[in-house]
Amino acid sequence: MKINQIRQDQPLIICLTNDVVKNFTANGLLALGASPAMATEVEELEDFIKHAGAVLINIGSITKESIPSMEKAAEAANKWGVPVVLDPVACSATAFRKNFCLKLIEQYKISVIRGNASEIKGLIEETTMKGTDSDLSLDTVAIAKAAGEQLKTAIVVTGEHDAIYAQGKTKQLSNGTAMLTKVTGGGCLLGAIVSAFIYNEVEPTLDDLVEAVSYYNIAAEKAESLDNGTLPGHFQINLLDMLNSTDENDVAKNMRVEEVR
Ligand code: ATP
Ligand code: TZP
Ligand code: MG
Ligand code: MG
Repeated sequence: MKINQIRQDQPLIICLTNDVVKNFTANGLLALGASPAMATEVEELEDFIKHAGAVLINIGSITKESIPSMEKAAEAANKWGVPVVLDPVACSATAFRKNFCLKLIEQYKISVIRGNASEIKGLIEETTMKGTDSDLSLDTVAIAKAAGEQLKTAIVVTGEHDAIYAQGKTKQLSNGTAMLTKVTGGGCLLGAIVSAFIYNEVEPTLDDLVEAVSYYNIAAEKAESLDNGTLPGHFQINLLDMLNSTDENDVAKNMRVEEVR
């Protein structure tokens, strides 16, 4: 399984991510076995990215000033054959965010877009959202398929059930816990974990994306079942511990995945 390769190769994951989740994201990637670096300076991004396994662009704290870094990161990643994962945080909440995401997707090769249902829906049709929260009534499978076909990239839509579109197929996943919505960065860290699972793969496989989301959600289920795991503070720490100790047997035994049409 890919998790063993990650632990052996310790791929460098360059994260341009939001101010809220930087520390949690770095610790989550380290716990998994990858090597995180949070970099934003335009002058040095290419030097970092040419040795990277993947680049994460999470727009959670986007400003006019941070846009050149995100564009430079995408440009350098495309030049060096490094996959880019985009997390379009709250892109359906403001025109500024949506316009930036659509421009990035049009101008650069993005390997995976990971977001909640309201975020991914907003990239392909008119919709609104309040803050970073998703509309829980949306059909994640239909949104993943439509977005994948329209934007020509792999898509990971998360929620109570997750839907993944890649290589022309869609799968629905049913692991996870609502505790991930009680801590900030539950989705943002998944974007980083997905980046690690697709290192060196500009065209990621459906299998690797399914393993990434399953691994993360199964680690979260274990975190919830540990002491005080239904309290957000303990859950957050437990999740880091379980990202470190979940293995391929846990994934094989517990993953809940079905192909959908
Ligand atoms: P938001 O910004 O609304 O918090 P997000 O970007 O954080 O969204 P989520 O959709 O919350 O992303 O997904 C983060 C992780 O939590 C995913 O792994 C997803 O499978 C899991 N998850 C979210 N809600 C549930 C739920 N009700 N039950 C089980 N797992 C969930
Ligand atoms: N505000 C801007 S980004 C961010 C907040 C609270 C973190 C959102 O994290 P997630 O993983 O989407 O819940
Ligand atoms: Mg969440
Ligand atoms: Mg999010």
